[in-house]
Amino acid sequence: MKTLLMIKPDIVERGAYPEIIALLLRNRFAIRRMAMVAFDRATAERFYDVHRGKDFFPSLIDYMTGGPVVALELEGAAVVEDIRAFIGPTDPARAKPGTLRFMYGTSIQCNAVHASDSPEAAKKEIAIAFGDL
Ligand code: 3AN
Repeated sequence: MKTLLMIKPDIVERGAYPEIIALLLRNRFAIRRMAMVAFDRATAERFYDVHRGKDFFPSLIDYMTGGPVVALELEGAAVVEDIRAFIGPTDPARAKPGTLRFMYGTSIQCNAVHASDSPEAAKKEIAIAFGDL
């Protein structure tokens, strides 16, 4: 099973992404591919298609195109669930110590990382992030 973890632009901008990569490795997540990618608006909108029309959508797209992200393809038996547990809930204020969003998130929008919420979403998101045909 594969999934996509994405480190968001503000974390990349402030140079904290190597720490997150180190934490992933220390927690034995297997990284198969990794790339720094600058999303254009059309690509970001396709990535967040399920949120199109929501009030936070324009601001989400501004944020996600504000600088490059680091995309990581992870592989493991239950990696979709395991990485979701490791990042914590969408709102960092509700995240538990030890989770990436607790450590690095600053708001519900700037919540440090994204991880696919299902194997189907992972397939789509990996293809978009790595520009697979
Ligand atoms: P998750 O990333 O935990 O799966 P989603 O898919 O519901 O959460 O949300 C995708 C992204 O949209 C979040 N990571 C966050 O940046 C933004 N977002 C979600 N809900 C809100 C909200 N209520 N206000 C502002 N931004 C939001």
